[in-house]
Amino acid sequence: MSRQSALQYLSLITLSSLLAACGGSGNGGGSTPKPSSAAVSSSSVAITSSTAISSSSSVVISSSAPTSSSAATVSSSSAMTSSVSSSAANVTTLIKLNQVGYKPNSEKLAVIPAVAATTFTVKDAYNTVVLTANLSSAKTWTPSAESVKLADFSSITAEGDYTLTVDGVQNTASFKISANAYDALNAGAIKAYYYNRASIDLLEEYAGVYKRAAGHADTTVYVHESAATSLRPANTIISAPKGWYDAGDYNLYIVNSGISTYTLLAAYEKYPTYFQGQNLHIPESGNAIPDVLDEALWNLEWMLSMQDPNDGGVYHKLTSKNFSGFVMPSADTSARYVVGKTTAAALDFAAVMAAASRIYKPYDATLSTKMLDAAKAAWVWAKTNPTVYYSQPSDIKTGEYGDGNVADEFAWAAAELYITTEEDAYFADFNQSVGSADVPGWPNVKSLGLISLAHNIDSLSYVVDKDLLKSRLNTLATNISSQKTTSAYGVPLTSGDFYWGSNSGALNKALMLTVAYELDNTKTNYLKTAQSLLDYVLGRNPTDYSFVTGFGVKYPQNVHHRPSGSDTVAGSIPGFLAGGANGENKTDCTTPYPSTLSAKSYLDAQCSYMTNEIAINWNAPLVYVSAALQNLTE
Ligand SMILES: [Ca+2]
Ligand SMILES: [Ca+2]
Ligand SMILES: [Ca+2]
Repeated sequence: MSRQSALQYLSLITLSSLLAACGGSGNGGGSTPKPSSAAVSSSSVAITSSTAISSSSSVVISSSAPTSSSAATVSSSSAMTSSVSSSAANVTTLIKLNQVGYKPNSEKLAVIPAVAATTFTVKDAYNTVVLTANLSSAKTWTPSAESVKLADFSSITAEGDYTLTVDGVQNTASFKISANAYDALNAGAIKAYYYNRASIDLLEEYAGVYKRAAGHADTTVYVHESAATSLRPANTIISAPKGWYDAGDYNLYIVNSGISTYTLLAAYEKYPTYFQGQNLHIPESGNAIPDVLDEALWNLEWMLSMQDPNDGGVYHKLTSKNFSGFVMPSADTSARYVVGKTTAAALDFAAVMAAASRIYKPYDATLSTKMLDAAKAAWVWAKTNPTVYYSQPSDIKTGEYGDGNVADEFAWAAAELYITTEEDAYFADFNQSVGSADVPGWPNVKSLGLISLAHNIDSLSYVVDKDLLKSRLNTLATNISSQKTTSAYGVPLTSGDFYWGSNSGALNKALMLTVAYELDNTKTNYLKTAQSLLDYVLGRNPTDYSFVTGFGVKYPQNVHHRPSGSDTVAGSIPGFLAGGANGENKTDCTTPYPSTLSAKSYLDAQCSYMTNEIAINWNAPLVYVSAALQNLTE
């Protein structure tokens, strides 16, 4: 569930009902309301209500148990940073770099604490010095209040394992250069969706130690009174199996499924050859369909079942009435409901189904037609019902994904329908006055239409102003890239970027940069900036963590994710992106956060849904960006 929905949820109910709803464990969910354009007003409202409800939520979360392991993590982190030389108290001694690896010709930067040394040294696996070069001058990065220098070792292009050292810094940083630097990361990030599948046994053959029984068959789902019609009155039973669990909880939400599924499809549409050669070791591996499309289809089939065939409307979510405790999927046997129909759900559904229709067409023409018919029916419903916003029924306590501005959803759906049908009439509904490109998030999807138009630019009709499309993307990419130039960490992130789900915000910036670069590959600064954002998520950040479970040297062990917390395997299920550092006031854990500085305010503890949850919409740009950088950099 999302930040906004969590806050609305918290503000609506009493402490006692919340405790009952959560079974004493933390809950929350992930998503990325963007502090930009349409999302600004709702986002700031949410922050205000966050302050207002902080006391009650702090009481709730203090009853959450699993903080011991996180305390251990924090203390070991302190131990690492205590190996200080003579640097100032607020300067850590660790070298920060991408812990997963670099392509041979990528830009390669490390962040060094501002010690007196003016040079750094890189040695290869045979302990031979391959580079000694100057560090940059020291600069302070405001989000972490650190004074740091940058080491640029881009000139090293030979594949291999290396170490980087600086006099006065006691640790030695290791890094790898490899032509397939992001292949395993990309496959792992997609495989995470398999681990989050509802309604299927995860067999050892595919899931290894993460095998588990199926949960949530969802063949008996009740129509909630909020979604009742004359043809499907309250408590009508429908079947809506499959889909991905949204985040750390076991509920499924059409709005967040929209951007998540789309982002995987967009990655495939841009880099089909790459994905056609990928084997994810899922049950559908070896069939005729690329595995990423098989994985996306698991969720698309669920989405199709969320459309009311009588009117084309789409249910907003499939959910239990309350969040479950931290139990395995098969242990949550609560009744399931489809709740509400909304304009946002219909339009996100229409957009994704229209995109899917063209992408699956070469593999299954019948499915493609079914998807396009479904998209058109949802579009007609939304045009007839243009202002139906989500309103949480009093007996439903799960995430809301409410969105009171659907101009961007109309624009996105219109763009996808136009591209797939090649009918110019749809493009008239792509509101040119939507204006500048921005960084997408679940409530702000207009730029998803721009991405698809960019991906299909060679086949667009005269109605599309291609120069305007390019200039919108260029303006956004130039603005983001300029922030890298002035950043001490060399990343386009400022204090305002450290909100709930900050890591996905960083990766959605990188996604937009690669889209702009694809339209103009002379803009190498776009590619370098995207690389720096991926580096940030993979370790070039003040927390010392690579934020993807199972990838890097130090990664989250205690994500807020019910299967990871309830299984018998130590640590987290691999391939998931943790939400990341969050400068907002957090009251979810009794264990203190290591810092109140926004870029350092991260806790690897299960209680920390505000920094350590996982979510399908957060993993999606990791899939896209890792594929893009694997393909765009030699
Ligand atoms: Ca396959
Ligand atoms: Ca919206
Ligand atoms: Ca575990």
